[in-house]
Amino acid sequence: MNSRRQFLQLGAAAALGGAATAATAVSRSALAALPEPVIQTSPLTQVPLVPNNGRPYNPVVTLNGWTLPWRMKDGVKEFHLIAEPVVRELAPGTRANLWGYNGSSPGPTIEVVEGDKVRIFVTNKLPEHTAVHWHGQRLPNGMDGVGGLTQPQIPAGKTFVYEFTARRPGTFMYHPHADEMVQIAMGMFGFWVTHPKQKHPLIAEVDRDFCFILNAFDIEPGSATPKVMTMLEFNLWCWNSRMFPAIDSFNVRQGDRVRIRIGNLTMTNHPIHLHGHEFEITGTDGGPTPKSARWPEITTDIAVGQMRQIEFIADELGDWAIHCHKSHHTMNAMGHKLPTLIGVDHTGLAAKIRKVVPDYMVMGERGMADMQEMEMPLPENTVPMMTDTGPMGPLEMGGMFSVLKVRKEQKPGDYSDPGWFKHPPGTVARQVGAGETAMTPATRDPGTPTSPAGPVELTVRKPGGNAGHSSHH
Ligand SMILES: [Cu+2]
Repeated sequence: MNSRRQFLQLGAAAALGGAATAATAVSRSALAALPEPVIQTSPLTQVPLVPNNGRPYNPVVTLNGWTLPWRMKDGVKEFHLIAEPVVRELAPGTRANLWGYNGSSPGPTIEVVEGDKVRIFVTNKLPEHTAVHWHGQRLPNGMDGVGGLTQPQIPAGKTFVYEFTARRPGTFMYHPHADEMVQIAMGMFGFWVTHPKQKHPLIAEVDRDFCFILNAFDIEPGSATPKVMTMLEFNLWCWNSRMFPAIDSFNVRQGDRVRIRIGNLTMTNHPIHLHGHEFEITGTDGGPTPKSARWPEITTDIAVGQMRQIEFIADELGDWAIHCHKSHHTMNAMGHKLPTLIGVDHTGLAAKIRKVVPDYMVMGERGMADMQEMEMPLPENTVPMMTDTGPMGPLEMGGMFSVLKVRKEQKPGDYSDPGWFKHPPGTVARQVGAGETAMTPATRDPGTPTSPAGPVELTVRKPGGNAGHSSHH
């Protein structure tokens, strides 16, 4: 009689027996013993998964994502990834037919602790073969997941098992190394964090630990399936397969030490820029950065295939933009090439052109007002190029953009959105009103130094002025 217990034993034996040298197919009897796959289709940021067994650690928060639960079996953490087609809401009103893992693109984050023995079952429910590469891991060569090189491809419908020890702590990811151009362009990837097993001199304990992956799609306005032969001309710029305003904000408490881990699986670099604070790069997928090699930055360029973890103290209250500094990456889909019409009188022109080209709009004249006021008709299932309304009016951003919300009241462990910042009186840039003038009368001509110490002989005026340097003379 085959009891469930026997199945479990068979499964463990099959998995262990086959896993010594390379990722291998799992037999039918072993399949019955696999960990129940956990599926998550919500695109909202899920609460961090606090470990209920194994070594304790401080879990990460996956932006618009989640962490995959595991099963502890004979001292091994067992995960079950399902590679499969998924439907992902990229932004409200825009759904995309993607490929991902366990119901979502990105796949779930995998969190383990340095020294953990890990067993990952990968079931392929795609219409073609796949393989999973564990980007950045030290592992046996046969577990590296390069289809055709280190293992046979995982055929459609089959399950393979990977086994290795998470040898070094850090920031990693996983993605297919099989039909890559298609499978990554379709949204297949996930984050991996290996926490340190003990206090590490180069790994700070932080109050908030966020992670996400930069990714891009080429989806024609009006359609829902990415074009998979695209090499460079992607048009949707995402963080974890979401576009602003659908990317959740980073909600923190004033004074928190914040870590944000970022990986880049697009085909171009992204200079990620944070407002209001300076950060340091404390680690990459190569490991923790030595302290002597850290310096303050407010923008860091993340190249293709790279990972960076930035850290800072969130000490300035407010709603601080965090975004890619390439302007066209903070926009959503553009249906066609638009001419620049700055300085051209186009009164009434846009409406006429729209009769011929329905999604036509004029750029560079009135911000996004043309689009917002005239309710430009968009093809179905198309996210507006950049139309969100912030607390102060139109927020002309899309794509790779989000907000760091620093609040006094945000409780430790609370990741909920506190709403928009309430500015103290007199601290918001404002229009100059009646009784005030646009510029206070010049008290001195910047070209004529008038230091209290007397006139200074200057022939060159440097930016910033040299008044006050009179003591040198
Ligand atoms: Cu970018």
